[in-house]
Amino acid sequence: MQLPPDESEAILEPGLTTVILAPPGGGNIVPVGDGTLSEPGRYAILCFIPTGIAPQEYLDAVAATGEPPESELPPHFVHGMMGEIIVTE
Ligand SMILES: [Cu+2]
Repeated sequence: MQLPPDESEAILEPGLTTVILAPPGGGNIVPVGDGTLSEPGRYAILCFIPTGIAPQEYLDAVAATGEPPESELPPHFVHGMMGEIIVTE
């Protein structure tokens, strides 16, 4: 996860399946994909919201531009906001 984006993307499987987020206090953030993990396998869940930025401010910027804003701040996942899901048949 410490690799630059072009290097980390090169080692990841192509075709991100889904991203579903829920901000603190409830509600949903528009997911990418339909939320279904239809293929067996190991999935990583990582929060890329930069540490120290108000989550809603970040999400509003994503909603407005369709892209995450540039940030030099470390993402939440470096503080443990990450997990793994194993999908079996
Ligand atoms: Cu987070």
